[in-house]
Amino acid sequence: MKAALIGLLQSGKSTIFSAVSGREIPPVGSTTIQEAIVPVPDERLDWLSRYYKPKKTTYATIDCLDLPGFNFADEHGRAAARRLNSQIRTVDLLVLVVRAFEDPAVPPYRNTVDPARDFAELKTEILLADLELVATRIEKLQKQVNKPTKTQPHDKAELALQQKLQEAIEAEKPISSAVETEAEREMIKSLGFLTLKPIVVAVNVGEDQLNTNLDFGEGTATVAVITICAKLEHELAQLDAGSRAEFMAELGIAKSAASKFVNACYSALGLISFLTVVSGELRAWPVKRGIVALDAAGKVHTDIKRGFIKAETIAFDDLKQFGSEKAVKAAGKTRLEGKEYIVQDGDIINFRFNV
Ligand SMILES: Nc1nc2c(ncn2[C@@H]2O[C@H](COP(=O)(O)OP(=O)(O)OP(=O)(O)O)[C@@H](O)[C@H]2O)c(=O)[nH]1
Ligand SMILES: [Mg+2]
Repeated sequence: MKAALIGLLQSGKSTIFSAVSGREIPPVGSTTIQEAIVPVPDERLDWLSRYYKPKKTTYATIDCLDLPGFNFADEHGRAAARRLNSQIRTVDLLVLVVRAFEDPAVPPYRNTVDPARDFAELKTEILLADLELVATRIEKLQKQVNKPTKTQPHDKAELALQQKLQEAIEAEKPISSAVETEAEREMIKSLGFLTLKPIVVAVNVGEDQLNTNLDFGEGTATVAVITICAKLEHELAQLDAGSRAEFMAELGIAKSAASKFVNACYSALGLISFLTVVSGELRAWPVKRGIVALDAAGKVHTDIKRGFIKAETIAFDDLKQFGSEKAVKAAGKTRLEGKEYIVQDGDIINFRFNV
């Protein structure tokens, strides 16, 4: 699963990228896309690795991209943004990094720091990029539909759909409102419309604004908003675990914003984790919320899916509460689940199978 950090010039994308990935900060003004596999912090795994003492602990990960900053204020910048947009059509999640920090050393986009304005501009540009894609597609299909080819019926149906999408966008409605059936969703899936992707807004605040709640107005109900001080998080990431805990206690923060941020991306992607302990490895498996046990088994190994018998399941919370697998069993909380069982976040599963 891929998440792309996008935003206006110097909003702090690369600093956040570095804080969550442990990489060096890509230079300001860099024109290349950086990519890193980022582990998803999980306190349950931390606890379980103390309990099971496995040889190896494997966290779930997400693939994180750091993009060059958008500059819609000039033509050259707009052309660059167009190229970049075409490269993020395959990602699963957009993270909009919006600057709220004041710093005389960092010149603000359009000369003032104004997170609500920047957010609105980004949203508009994303919508325009989709509108452009729709227009290009319509033009192409219009040429194509009159040819008696094998794809003609499909082309006609897609043209009608694209026209419906165009109307929606022009009426400032989200594309999703115009996609009514599964067949329609399938038809446009490969185009990668940006406004169909889930969005996390990361507001990059100054150290003195840590507790501010910014209001982005209407229409943001479906996105997660998270406040982060990129500079501070980057400094925290440089420390070893001991001094980090000390420093965080001093600042009165329980959980680093970087880990909250990664967790927010994870759930915005619609992912949950189930956990396994197999041959000395404790592992979190990222799966779509709603997955059934049989398909979860297939993630671990195709043989396990093929020979699936039962999923022996313990909820993490039960294990933590009762203190041991034995006590969980004695309390009757160990479950034997079948193929159709909907896997829950934090299920510790031992698949029984036979091949
Ligand atoms: N004071 C302060 N400065 C920050 C913060 N986050 C980033 N900066 C500074 O802002 C500048 C830009 O940061 P980057 O992380 O490179 O921003 P970016 O969005 O990746 O920039 P581009 O890729 O060039 O668009 C750097 O000089 C950072 O040190 C912050 O939270 N507080
Ligand atoms: Mg950058």
